[in-house]
Amino acid sequence: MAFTVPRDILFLCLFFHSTALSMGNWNTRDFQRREHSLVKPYQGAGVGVPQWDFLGSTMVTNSYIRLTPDRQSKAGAIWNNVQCFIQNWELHVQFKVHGSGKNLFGDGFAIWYTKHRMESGSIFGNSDPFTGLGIFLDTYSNHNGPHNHNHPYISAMINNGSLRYDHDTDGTHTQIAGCEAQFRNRDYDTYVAIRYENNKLTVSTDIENKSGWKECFSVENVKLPVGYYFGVSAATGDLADNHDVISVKFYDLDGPDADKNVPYTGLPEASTMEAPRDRIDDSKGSYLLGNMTGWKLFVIIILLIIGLGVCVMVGVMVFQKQQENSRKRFY
Ligand SMILES: *[C@@H]1O[C@H](CO)[C@@H](O)[C@H](O)[C@H]1NC(C)=O
Ligand SMILES: *[C@@H]1O[C@H](CO)[C@@H](O)[C@H](O)[C@H]1NC(C)=O
Ligand SMILES: [Ca+2]
Repeated sequence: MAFTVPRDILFLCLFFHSTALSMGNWNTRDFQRREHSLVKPYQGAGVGVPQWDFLGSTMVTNSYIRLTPDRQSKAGAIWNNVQCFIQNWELHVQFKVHGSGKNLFGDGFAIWYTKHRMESGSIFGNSDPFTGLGIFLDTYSNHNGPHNHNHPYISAMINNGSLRYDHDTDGTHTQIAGCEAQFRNRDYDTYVAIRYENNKLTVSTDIENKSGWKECFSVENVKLPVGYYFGVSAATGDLADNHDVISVKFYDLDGPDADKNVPYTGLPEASTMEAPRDRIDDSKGSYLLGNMTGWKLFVIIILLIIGLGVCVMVGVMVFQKQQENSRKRFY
């Protein structure tokens, strides 16, 4: 006999499923922009890596891009060669900082969104001064005497081209915010996320093998213009480490109304140097980033199970009804 579920119920079930699924999957791929991303396999058909240029000691292998080896006085960088015209974005960098040094290692690496690219210099291998945003993952404390934080340390600096980075204080006088982060010599994958949305800069880490983001800091009133370049650089000095980049993934957070936004084109600006830590709950937006916190996943799974249950029950009821009807017709 022909068994058909009424259309609207079928539709309801389908709708339910696609909604539940999209809550989980409606993230990454649709919003990822290839032109600003760097993922394996790095080498395209040709010789170089499409959209990325290398500087200094940088070396490409099949599974990582090594900005510096674990040797003294090296500096390397990778630079995206496509200007970014997306106002709101998020960048995920998978990295690995490791080396033989137990107590002595350095200096660290930096992630950039800057006006100029492919310039080498003294800030983790990039030029000083710079114009734009620098996120420093500093493994070595240059500070003589007590610091108010330990290393490794992650901090952010916004520069309109006039400020210099002061190594002797590990940049603390020019940072807008920072946090300690033990990301070195980990046996598992380590990630940092930089989110820039509605003039708010948020840096999060996934360095504890927990598959979830933990906020490092969040700062409001940060102005970054469109048209700059992304890059990652690293340097060693008297102390060394391997500084490896495994992937860079760029996500477009501009909504469907992006065309109505007037993109900012002025100089980089931050209203505070050291902003107070902003601890807002993450209800908004982080699901976009594959940052599926435990309870969200739990709710979605429960919803899916309930949805399936309802569909099965309705199906069985309809089936029984039809059986009854056909029996009635026979007798
Ligand atoms: C650049 O930044 C410095 C320090 O934040 C500030 O004093 C200066 O006025 C800024 N220059 C411009 C042109 O905005
Ligand atoms: C990291 O987490 C994975 C999955 O939970 C586990 O299999 C692995 O052993 C962990 N690695 C370390 C070094 O803790
Ligand atoms: Ca340092």
